[in-house]
Amino acid sequence: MTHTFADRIVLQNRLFAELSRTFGIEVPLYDRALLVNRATNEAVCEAISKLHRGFHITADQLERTSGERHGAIRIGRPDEFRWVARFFGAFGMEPHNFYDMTVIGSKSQPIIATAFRSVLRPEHRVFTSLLMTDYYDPATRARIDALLAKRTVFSDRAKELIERCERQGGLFTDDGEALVREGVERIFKWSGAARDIGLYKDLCDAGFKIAADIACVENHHLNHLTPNTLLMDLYTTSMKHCLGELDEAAFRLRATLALTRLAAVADHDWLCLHFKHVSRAEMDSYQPGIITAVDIAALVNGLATTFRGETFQLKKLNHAGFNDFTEGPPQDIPILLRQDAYRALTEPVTFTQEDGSTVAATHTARFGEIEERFYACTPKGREMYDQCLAQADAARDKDPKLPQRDFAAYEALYAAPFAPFPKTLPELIARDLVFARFEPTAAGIAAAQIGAVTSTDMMELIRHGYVQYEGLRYEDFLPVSAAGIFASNLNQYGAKSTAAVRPTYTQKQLEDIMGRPIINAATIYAGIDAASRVDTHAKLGLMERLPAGERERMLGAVALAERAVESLCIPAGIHERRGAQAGA
Ligand code: OOG
Ligand code: NI
Repeated sequence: MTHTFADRIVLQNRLFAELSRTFGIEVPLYDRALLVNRATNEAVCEAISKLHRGFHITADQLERTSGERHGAIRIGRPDEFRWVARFFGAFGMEPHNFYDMTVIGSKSQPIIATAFRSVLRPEHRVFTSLLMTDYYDPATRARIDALLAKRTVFSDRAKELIERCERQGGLFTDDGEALVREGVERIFKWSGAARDIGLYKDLCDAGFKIAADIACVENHHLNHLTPNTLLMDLYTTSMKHCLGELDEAAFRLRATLALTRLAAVADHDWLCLHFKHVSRAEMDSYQPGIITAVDIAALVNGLATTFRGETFQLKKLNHAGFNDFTEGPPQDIPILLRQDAYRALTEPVTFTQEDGSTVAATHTARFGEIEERFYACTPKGREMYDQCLAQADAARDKDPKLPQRDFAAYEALYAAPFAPFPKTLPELIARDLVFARFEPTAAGIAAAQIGAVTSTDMMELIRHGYVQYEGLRYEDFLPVSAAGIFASNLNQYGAKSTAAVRPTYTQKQLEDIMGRPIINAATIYAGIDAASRVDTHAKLGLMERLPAGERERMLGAVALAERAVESLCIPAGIHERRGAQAGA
């Protein structure tokens, strides 16, 4: 018998593969949406193989690329939240960022949240919310708390496995599998079981739908499990077509537009961003090619034909339509993330009442999100994004029906406030709007050896071919997008507090509930960026030439990130290169 514990990332992949498989059995629309995603991703890969000759992706690699998932769960009690945090710890997932959903204006929800993911190798993530019952008036609060107090979601077995993992410093494969099963078959399972229909109705009528979902429905059911798309606009157009919202002619127009736009931006940087499991050497081996209008027409034709098949008649399944617009930046600005979704389904649930009697009813919660991830913003980039977004949101709110009436006009309206944003990675880096990872090239090292490298300016070093770079991918969430998702999912635009004094919440509060610190994701991005700059400058013999202020700033950023990672006992440091992820 060997005494090595199962790799936490391997266990994590097992957990999410199983969650996805089960979700697919329970929700046929989810399963079919995955097939739509695969069809569109395959079309994208074909387009890419024309643009980059030599590019080839196996079915397995594509499955892995789009096999990434993020889930969302909503928890009722602090002690449950603590168990959830400990559960994810066993899968190498740590809390990242504090999302206070009570302070986002009219979209506010009685929720504070964090997202669990691994620090340096994020494959999957779970946005995890906690219902703050003190947001409500004392009578409502007492009823919710009383019902919540009666449930047990974590079995003794699950708790025992988690404790064992913490005690031993890991789990052997059998125990890891057992914990996966606890997660899939119990903790996050959609049981269709609910309690107290009276409270459920009262909460819904009072506009507290989120509390009804959390308190009355058993288990911490996954309310969505989001795959990754390679081209958001192609996917959403395809889904709308398969759901019967866009006819084939409209589908063809929009699909052609999406692929034409892709052809204009899918350079080497785009490849690195979208295929994190492909190594740099492989990327560098591709030769430039072209894709013609005829090629694009053939791809669109192929998709249109595929979607005529019976499998893709999504309109025949239980569904509530697709969202009108995508959350996040406009399609031509590669920052943060873009998300969209089919709307929450109305599904049967059975309420068990206090006296043991049962009542058949329905509940609308589970929806079908999709996302595409881009570059992580620096604080400066994020501030700029938030400002542009506020303007774009305001413009959209003035004419909410525009997306349905005239999609092209809507796209232009929404994109206008973002006009000042650069659209390519080198420009985004040059203006200090996104984080990146830098590395000296062989030419750079050779030049440094003969003393030919003198400038310390990163952009100039890049221009000379002495340094290569890669943008860091954004691995977290956006509160405003999340609020939009809550709103469209609950069919309710925010909820006002009914407490006498509206409570305020802090990160510390959630950390105390979990008994572990929340990692500030920006610290890690900044640390990776700074560590690679230090490393690059050192290898090019430039450290001494750097202005002292800049050197200190970078070393400070590295130290901060190292401190954040240190306490977690994770194997890899922030100095790790892309290669470690590629093919791993
Ligand atoms: C969570 C919504 C947040 C996202 O992608 O921003 C989220 C929820 O509906 O519980 O998942
Ligand atoms: Ni989500």
